Amino acid sequence: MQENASPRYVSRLTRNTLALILAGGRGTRLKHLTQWRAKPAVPFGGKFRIIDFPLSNCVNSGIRRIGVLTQYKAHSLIRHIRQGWSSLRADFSEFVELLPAQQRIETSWYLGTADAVYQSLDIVRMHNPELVLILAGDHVYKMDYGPLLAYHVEKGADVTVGCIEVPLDEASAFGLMNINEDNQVVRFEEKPADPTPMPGSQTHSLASMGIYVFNREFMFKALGVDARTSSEHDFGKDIIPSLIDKAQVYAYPFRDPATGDQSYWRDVGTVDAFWRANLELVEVTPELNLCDREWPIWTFQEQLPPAKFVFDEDQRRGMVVDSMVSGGCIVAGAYLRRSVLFSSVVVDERTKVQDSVILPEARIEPGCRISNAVIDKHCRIEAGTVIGEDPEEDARRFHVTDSGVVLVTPDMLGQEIHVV
Ligand code: ADQ
Ligand code: ADP
Repeated sequence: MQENASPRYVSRLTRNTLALILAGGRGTRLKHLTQWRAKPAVPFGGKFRIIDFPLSNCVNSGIRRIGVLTQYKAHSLIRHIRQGWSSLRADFSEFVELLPAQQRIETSWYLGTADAVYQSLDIVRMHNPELVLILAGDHVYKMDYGPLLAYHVEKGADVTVGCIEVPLDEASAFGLMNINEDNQVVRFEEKPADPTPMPGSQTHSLASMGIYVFNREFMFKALGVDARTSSEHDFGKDIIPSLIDKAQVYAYPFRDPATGDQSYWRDVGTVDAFWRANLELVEVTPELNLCDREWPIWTFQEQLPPAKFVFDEDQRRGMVVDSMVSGGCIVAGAYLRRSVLFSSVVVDERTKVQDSVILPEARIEPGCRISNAVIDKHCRIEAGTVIGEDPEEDARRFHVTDSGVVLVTPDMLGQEIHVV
């Protein structure tokens, strides 16, 4: 096993792997943030979009053949991939290829995750990889896929499912599994209403990360037959559960190789989770280190001037603490605390922003008080607006989550988008 895990062995595997990133889902729990864009295109962490994480993981792992399967509201996603990722296409052996639902095989759009891959099987055949790595396009994490591929081969698996431990009270949002002492999956249930803890734990269940390694030939067999006959055309609902008794399905625990601890992994699928994961980044030593030179997160970077901070001498105002501020921002005579400003945000004088996530190109006019909010791209918050202090008042205009985070989008403000 040690010999197999040698770097050259792993790099041969990554070179012979085709990654397919599922980026077509709507992500309804993000409410208005995904009204006009696919969830993988949702901005994250100041200057990234969510899909940059699986894409960067592929590139950093040495997987350089990547297909991105798009469907729902894919305009800004496609634009981002084209602007930020197309330079990888140095030659035919290194590429990020867009695979939109285009009814080449069937007359329907992608009916689910497995159907999206099924409808792209001819393209998989053309690239002829040894292994196919299927990834969700909507999770934030840093993962070296090399050890996962090596594990899959060493186990002699037909399919390997990446897994993590999740708290029992969140477990019904995931595909849950039971494994034997060799990590073979013996039971898989997609999003059970009444989840049970994993053996040996009272508090956690073992959940699928929605990432799968398939041997190429096995995938053709599994999808060719099952994807069209099943009810939902989905990996988690149909394909994986149906394979448990018929094939060698293994679980790969996603742990830090150095400490054995659970690694950072976030499904930022709700407004609360999105808000929380962004604000975790302003902690002194966040779990997700975006400054890690060993595992850079790549993205499309617009050419922007440095962020600018103006102190208002007359009013003695202007302070930014515990925050991340991206290029092109101007914070003038304002107070900013525990907040993330994405590119080209303007925060004007006498405004106070706390515990908030402000997406690109938003403009907060003078004298506003904003807290516990997510402000969408392009929003213009008029002078004197107060957000995050009175839930009832906020709920009249905006979306307020159960835990009190306020989401504001241009639609809610009755504003049209003018992209210049
Ligand atoms: P969910 O995340 O609920 O569960 P789903 O909504 O199908 O699964 O999304 C998975 C990925 O596929 C997302 O990246 C989404 O954008 C994409 N996708 C969805 N429909 C698509 C389509 N028609 N075409 C292309 N892409 C599409 C899954 C698994 C669970 C697992 C969780 C982990 O089913 O077992 O626990 O992921 O978050
Ligand atoms: P992204 O934000 O994903 O880069 P865009 O800049 O194209 O994409 O615009 C997305 C933003 O514009 C979102 O805030 C969304 O609310 C809004 N938006 C996009 N298209 C429309 C539309 N047709 N009608 C109203 N609002 C839209």
